[in-house]
Amino acid sequence: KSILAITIGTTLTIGSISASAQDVNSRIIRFGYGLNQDSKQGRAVQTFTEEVNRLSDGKFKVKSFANALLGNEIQMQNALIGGAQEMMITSTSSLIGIDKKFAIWDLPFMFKDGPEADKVLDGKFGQAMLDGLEKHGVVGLVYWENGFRDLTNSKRPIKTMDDLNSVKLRVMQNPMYLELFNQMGANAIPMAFSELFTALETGAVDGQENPYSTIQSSKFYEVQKYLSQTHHVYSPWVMLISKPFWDKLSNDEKTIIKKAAVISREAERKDSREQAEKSLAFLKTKMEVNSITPEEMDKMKASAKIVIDAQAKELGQDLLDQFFAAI
Ligand code: EAX
Repeated sequence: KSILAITIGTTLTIGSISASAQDVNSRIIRFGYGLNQDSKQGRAVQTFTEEVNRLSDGKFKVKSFANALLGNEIQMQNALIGGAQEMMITSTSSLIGIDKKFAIWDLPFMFKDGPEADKVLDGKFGQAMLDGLEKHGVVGLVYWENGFRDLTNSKRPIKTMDDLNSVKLRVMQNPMYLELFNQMGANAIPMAFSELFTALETGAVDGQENPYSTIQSSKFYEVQKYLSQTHHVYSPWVMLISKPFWDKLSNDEKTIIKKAAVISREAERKDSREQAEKSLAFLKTKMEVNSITPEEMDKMKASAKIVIDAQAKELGQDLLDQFFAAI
């Protein structure tokens, strides 16, 4: 009799422990990102963490993982789809494996400034793009800003398109970038961001392209001598949540996540725009910085035009027309 009581007691205890553990686990958000904690990405993840905590009265707990600790962008995207990780920030460029339409954001020389990009990203067009992700297993919440991309390398100052000749340039894992820089004469090499610092340090690649603040926070100036202000693409980031996780949340919980996401977006963009100036000033003390003459810019834009036309075939002229109409 007593053995039976113990057995039943144990079973009940185990049962209730695992039930409550599951309950708690379902409110833990593992949030992965690629840059370090001291970057604008890290700061905005912190803002999101605090806001979710505040709005949910501590019910949601965000555990954040910087420096691609949970994997590079493509690995994390797949973890979200499979339900092994709840949230992440990714560049839109590496999302093309999930939804090729996301290549639209990489078209070169499209936006004149951040606010113009915001209008398209936060408007109907950008929202429809986010909505399109859901059928692929991830929910797109908001866009953050990485910003206008500029070129760094360790070989020579890039002042003309000819200077790019045979420079081994790391690009994001996206064919548009590969074509764009090969078209301009470089030797483009696709690689995950998490491998980039080492590749620059060891000379596996000569250069890379990213916004000033990302060049600063990732310390690329330690292994790169020249910075050329090409401003060739405006890069957004996108905040994603796992669809299997999202589907388990109540409507109130979804509202909390959405609110915190919007607050983090506003904070991140403000930070990004203030930081761009500061980072450029900082980089000028560490690197040789040059601008590109209007004539050379025109040559780069002519190369870009070839790539844009190729993308029109790939993505459909319809989508491009909608995009252009939204700008
Ligand atoms: O989201 O991979 C890259 O170069 C991106 O611009 C970014 O810094 C990581």
